[in-house]
Amino acid sequence: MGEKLSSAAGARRRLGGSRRLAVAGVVGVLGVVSALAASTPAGAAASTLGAAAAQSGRYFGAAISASHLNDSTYVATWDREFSGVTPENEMKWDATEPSRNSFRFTGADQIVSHAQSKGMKIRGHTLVWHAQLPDWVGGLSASDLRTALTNHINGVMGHYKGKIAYWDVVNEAFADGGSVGALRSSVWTQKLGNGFIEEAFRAARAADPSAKLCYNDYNIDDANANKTRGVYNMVKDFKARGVPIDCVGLQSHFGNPPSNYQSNIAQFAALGVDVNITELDIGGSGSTQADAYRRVTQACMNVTRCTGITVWGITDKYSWRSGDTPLLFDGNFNKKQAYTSVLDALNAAGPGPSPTPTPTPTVTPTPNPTPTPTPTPVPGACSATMETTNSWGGGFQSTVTVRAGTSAVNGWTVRWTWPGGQSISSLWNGTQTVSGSSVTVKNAAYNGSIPANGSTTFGFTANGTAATPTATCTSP
Ligand code: 9MR
Repeated sequence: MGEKLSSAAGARRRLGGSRRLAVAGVVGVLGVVSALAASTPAGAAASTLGAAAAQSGRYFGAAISASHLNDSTYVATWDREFSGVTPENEMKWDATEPSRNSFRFTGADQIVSHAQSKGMKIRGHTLVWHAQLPDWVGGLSASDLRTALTNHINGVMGHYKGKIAYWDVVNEAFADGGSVGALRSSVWTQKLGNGFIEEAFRAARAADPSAKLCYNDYNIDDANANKTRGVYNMVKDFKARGVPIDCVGLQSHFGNPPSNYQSNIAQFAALGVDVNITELDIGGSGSTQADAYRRVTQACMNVTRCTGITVWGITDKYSWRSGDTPLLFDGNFNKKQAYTSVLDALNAAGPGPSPTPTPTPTVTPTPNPTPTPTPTPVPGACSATMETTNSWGGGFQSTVTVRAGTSAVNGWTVRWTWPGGQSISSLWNGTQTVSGSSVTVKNAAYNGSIPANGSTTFGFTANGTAATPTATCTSP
């Protein structure tokens, strides 16, 4: 959720809307082969959340905060019980790019390297959100904001390339209580229009093709709510048009799951995406809380493509809504009744599924892109090679590799002419000037220096028919 809740009462007020509702549906069972959760002999109940979830090929994760990694009980509980992790705040924009082009990964790296050493599944959270944005982002012009958006996605996803199972590419973009499809007003909608979500997903696929790309939101738990219908329609439209999307994250901060929660998971899964429960926490205590947790877990276990659950923290004492005691471990890391109901529901799902296949790129790859031949290097000079990396109806994405010759280059300029009315919609890792069909791209502040025989790349998405005109490179 965007706004911080100032009190537990506030949290209950905001979360209460998802309590009312209708019916349930049922489906099969399956997921992802989970991390290195301890294996459980056939027929025996597993004794930890991660191992229990692994029996049906799923992961069971927790949001982890780097600020608590000095608490040995916290880390021991994480290691023992969980097979997945979401950094709670450390991958957000204010943490990773506090000033423009100056990326910082200290806290996130700590969490990622620990998780990797334990074979946990890592969820990246989050690339494009209206909250936890540094001030500099709000001051940009529309075209500069578009460049900054792609540059941020490339910078953060590039840093973790190949390490992240699921990325929350866009978080909380839909409005609360509006009409179906209404987006929240934010710097993104105000300057880039509603297409920013699609632009972000396309850029994300290019930045790390091995990660599953998710849309993540709260209050999309009720199958029939306007907000849910809006997200559903967007996912359906993305799938139909080949915009890359692989999963939907139901945050699931609530007091009680809606009675149609399982039908909701199933309706998203039927669109051909994974569903993850991404930030689960349920206020309350005792058997009421345990029962709500059991119903959520069972709903996920009953839908094949519900591939994992993440709780938003380990212990009530560090929860963002700790007054609601919403987690599975109390303030002293004792297992609560809710813990046992989740463990039992995971164990009841039993063995089964095969691994979810790696994401099938939904964009139509351009067959055999014809790269511009690389000119023979001349000392002190540079060359540029353009290739089409994706295309779709009415648009395409290209990568341009800029190579230095036998001497280092300090600053470069690449030029080309569009053959058929193409136009760039978003460009990253460079700055562009357009004059009619002529395009000039100069290096960005951070990639002008290329060592001898080295290279750098910039990229763009464009409107029109994919083309690879000859590009020339000059260096001052
Ligand atoms: O748990 C996070 C808390 O520590 C931060 O102060 C807060 C700032 O906005 O974000 C919390 O995490 C949110 C998550 O990133 C997105 N969904 C709602 C979560 C709870 O507010």
